[in-house]
Amino acid sequence: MRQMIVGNWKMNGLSAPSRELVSALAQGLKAIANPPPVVVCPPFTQLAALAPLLKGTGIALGAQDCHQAPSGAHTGDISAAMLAELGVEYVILGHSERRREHGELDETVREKAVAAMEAGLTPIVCIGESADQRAAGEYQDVVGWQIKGSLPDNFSGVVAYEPVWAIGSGVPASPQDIADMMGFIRAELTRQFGETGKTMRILYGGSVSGREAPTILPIAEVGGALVGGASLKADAFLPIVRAAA
Ligand code: G2H
Repeated sequence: MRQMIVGNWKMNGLSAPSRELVSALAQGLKAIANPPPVVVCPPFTQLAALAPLLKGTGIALGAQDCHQAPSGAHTGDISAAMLAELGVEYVILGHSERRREHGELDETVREKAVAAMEAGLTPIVCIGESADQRAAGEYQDVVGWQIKGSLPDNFSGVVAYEPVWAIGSGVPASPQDIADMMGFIRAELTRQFGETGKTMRILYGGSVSGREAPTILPIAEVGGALVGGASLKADAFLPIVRAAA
């Protein structure tokens, strides 16, 4: 399976710099022989404008959240069908920042994943333990429960392991920690989903940069990277894409 590189822009991106970034990425990708699958997940407000710019570039469009209901009285929310209508193909769900700042629980994330799949989107469901949970030695329990709670029985999508303590810190988890958790997550996915769980893509996320990507991407079971800070500049993101080519 080719490695996949996903850029999570988080709450960054006014119109002009977003267009410039996408066009620099498209240019940069042309120069990479046999580039891997690349997804960019800008804020909701940029999706409609960026969708036509991405056509034919090999870069797919993703969003950073969706509501679990198809429509209705949910002020400020966006449904999966609204995203699909814009040409969005992927949606990040259950990111630790949403779990923390919006109180999203595993059950909500699971419902969102169902809604996303029903709308034809590929969910990228984030899991990962906090620094306290790691220090207390509970990290496998936590991640195991997140897998059981956040992924619906018919899950068809991508899992992103993002240890919360590595996010935005500038220092990714060590290759050994990543390898250990990837092995654990693969075993849990296989237990929960059987054959499908053996091939489900698992991304690593948490301070991935062009410097560490060549070390992280070849780790067993790593199916690509979910990149935050380094996805905001073409000259930081493209080296990660190149490391996956
Ligand atoms: C983890 C990651 C992207 P960063 O949140 O989802 O962000 O690479 O900035 O740690």
